[in-house]
Amino acid sequence: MALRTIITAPDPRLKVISEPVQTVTDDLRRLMDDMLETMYKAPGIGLAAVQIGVPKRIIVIDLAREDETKGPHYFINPVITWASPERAEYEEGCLSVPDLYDMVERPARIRARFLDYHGAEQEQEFGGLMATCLQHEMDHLEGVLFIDHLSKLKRDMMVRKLLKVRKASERV
Ligand code: GNR
Ligand code: NI
Repeated sequence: MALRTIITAPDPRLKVISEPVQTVTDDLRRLMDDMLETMYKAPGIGLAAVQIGVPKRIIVIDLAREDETKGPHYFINPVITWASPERAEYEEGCLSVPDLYDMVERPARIRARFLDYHGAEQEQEFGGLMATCLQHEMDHLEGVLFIDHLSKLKRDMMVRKLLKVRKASERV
């Protein structure tokens, strides 16, 4: 397994629409292993392949805390087949938007169809943080970040902060 570099906003590579996966191969499973290792190290609870510069429709999620047994979930070519009319608000963060957080409202429950680690078709219903996280990751597949759900004023403020931090790190 190998650690990959997570791309941070603003970056045109995060705006790319990811391509569907044709077949789930060993190479693809190696990529998912790398994504999981990169996500655990960050640490984060989810990661889309496009965040490491691979624009394929692949997501890994693990909601387990650091002291809990790992419980990785893999989603390839996910599609939302149902979303609850009822909505839920969570404070979201993103590994591509480091150290910035804000409230985002999304459907509270969703059903999703996807391929798993072995390439088998699955359809499952999710609620709570899992529903929020999967929708956040599926946004990445469309080139959308959580800050795109905020007002232009808040988004512009966050992008300015990200650029300021980037410039400061380039100065050393
Ligand atoms: O680690 C993450 N935490 C998180 C918290 C609330 C809602 C979504 C997330 S996903 C994020 C990791 C990430 O950036 N995935 O794309
Ligand atoms: Ni994210």
